[in-house]
Amino acid sequence: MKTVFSPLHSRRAVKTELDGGILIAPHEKPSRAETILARVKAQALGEVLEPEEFGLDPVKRVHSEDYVAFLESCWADWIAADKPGEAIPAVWCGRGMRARVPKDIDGRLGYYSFAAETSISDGTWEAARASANVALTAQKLVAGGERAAFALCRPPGHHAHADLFGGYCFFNNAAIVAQAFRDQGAEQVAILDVDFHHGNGTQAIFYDRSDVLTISLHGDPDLVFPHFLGFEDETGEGEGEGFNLNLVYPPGTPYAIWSQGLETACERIAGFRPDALVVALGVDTFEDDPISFFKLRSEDYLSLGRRLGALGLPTVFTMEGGYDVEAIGVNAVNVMQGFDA
Ligand code: SP5
Ligand code: ZN
Repeated sequence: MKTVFSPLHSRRAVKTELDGGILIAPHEKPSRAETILARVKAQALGEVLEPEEFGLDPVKRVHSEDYVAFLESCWADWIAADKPGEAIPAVWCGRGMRARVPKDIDGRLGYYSFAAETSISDGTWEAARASANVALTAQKLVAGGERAAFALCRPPGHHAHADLFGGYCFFNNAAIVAQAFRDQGAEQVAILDVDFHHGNGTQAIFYDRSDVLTISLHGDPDLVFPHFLGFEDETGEGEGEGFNLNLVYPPGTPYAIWSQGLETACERIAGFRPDALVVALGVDTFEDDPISFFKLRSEDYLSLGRRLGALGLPTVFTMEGGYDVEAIGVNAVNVMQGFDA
């Protein structure tokens, strides 16, 4: 399988993550992508390509014009306002308040976000753009006849809504890929999100559509991020009713249980008969992940890959979460090797 990777991911190198009332060193850090790339090469998974430039049009098929403009100017606006630290939202449109776009950068940071752990600094825009180009290059490979491709995206994407950043995500790479398949003539696309966290952005983007089936397996949002979406009674709305599926699991869930949800998801996908599959691949389901509570082991990622490969669909993998950097390369590449086997 070919891998798409951009060295520009390293421009996303914030120093802060708000956690537990203090600013810690971020979990979502450059070594994550470098460790996965090293494993791709060590295992000779396949060719590694740099992304092509697709411009902002395919990004704006999923994200609003004003949100994209906000991200582009956010850091410059923050600096112009003479702020001493990194850009962190600290005020939101709470219930009963007015959802209008403020002029001030503090107001706009709140308007365009849903969480405060995701700081913005110099280079975030460039890295997020490169990450979308990585995803779109993988999509082009698969649309051009490759059975599958690995988009080694960083920053990740699945938490980003049409006009909200958060959860370390800015552009929803999986959604951008699915929409690109549709725009190129695919009738139906499925997105399967196996990251530990609910793919809230992906769900929201396609919630009222029946052409893109969205499925996410994740930790119970009553207990973990993103807290305000991802429950099992969210099944889609309007045209999209019946085309969103959430499978929620409690702390301590091992592969033997989690894989039952994977089976349910795969059967639903097979019945949907999509023209292409996008896998939002997080490996923060790993037993030693520092911010998660599932108990998958490294060998389980081979099984996951084999099950996905058995669907027999043209498949794009977009890299999402996974924060045990020591194991992230083995775990992510195990999925690809299981798929290819
Ligand atoms: C892409 C992805 O996996 N995003 C995850 C975003 C999670 N953000 C909230 C993190 C809260 C971490 N709390 C850590 C407590 C550790 N004891
Ligand atoms: Zn995650």
